[in-house]
Amino acid sequence: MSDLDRQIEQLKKCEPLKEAEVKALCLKAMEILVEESNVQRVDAPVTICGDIHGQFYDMKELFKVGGDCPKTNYLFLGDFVDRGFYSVETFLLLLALKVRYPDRITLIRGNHESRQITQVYGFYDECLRKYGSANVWRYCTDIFDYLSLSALIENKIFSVHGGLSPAISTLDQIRIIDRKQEVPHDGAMCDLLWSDPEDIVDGWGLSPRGAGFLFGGSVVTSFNHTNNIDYICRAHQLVMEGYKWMFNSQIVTVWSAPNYCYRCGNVAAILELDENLNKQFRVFEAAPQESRGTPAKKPAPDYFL
Ligand SMILES: [Mn+2]
Repeated sequence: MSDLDRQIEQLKKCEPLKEAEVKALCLKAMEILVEESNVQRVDAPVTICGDIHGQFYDMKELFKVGGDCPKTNYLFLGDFVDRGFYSVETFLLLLALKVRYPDRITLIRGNHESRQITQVYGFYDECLRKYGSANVWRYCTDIFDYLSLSALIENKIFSVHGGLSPAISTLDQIRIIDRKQEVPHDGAMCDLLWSDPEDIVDGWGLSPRGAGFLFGGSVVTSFNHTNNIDYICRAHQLVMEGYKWMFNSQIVTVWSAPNYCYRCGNVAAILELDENLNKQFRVFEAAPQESRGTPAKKPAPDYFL
């Protein structure tokens, strides 16, 4: 058994790797990711997954429902880290699978794959707690800069974490972005990771998130027509039923973190596409309490230290 296969088995048990192993894994991942396009080509069949947010045991439920990689091909739409208790193990397992089976799993960037956001929403603190230094956080956030920004399945389904941008009307405009940087505060790259579709908006609107835009049905119709795509598949927004179509089936949101933040009460979904792009949503619930291993020890709040 190779070192990598052994590390994958270890991560599947939710046991983190040693710091030196993380460093080596990230270096190998960088060599693979740097070659990928900002609009990474993906073949069908493939199973599309939305936000995971460090909910490791719920991601194991996802693999139970969807099948193991590489038997099933996967496209993950970002937001692997923050919020949940196991961002380290979640991201490293997905990254190890990427290095082991580069053509079987595609990982694109979410707005949480960012130095600034992870310092606020949990991943940075988790790395400090589990490793005693910020080194692993630094290796991982350096890799975030290499993650692709979007994917295109069989030239027909455009996949992105957030949504569209007023600065982008063609896929070629996405292809020429220099993505190897921290997520900017505005502009095309930021919008792809932050924007949301919105029923009551005609054209473009301001986003309450403070980054990206709201966009209406006419924007999606125009983008899909210009780029000859059937529909857009995105994540980024909690939907209680796990998935949600909008604008006459021109865009779908897929959400893969059941009982988000361990308290929202939602179900999760993944979208399976067969070789002919026929769709099958698989809905799943959070892992039962008894399969969650030892509950994460809550760190003392800073103000007690
Ligand atoms: Mn998001």
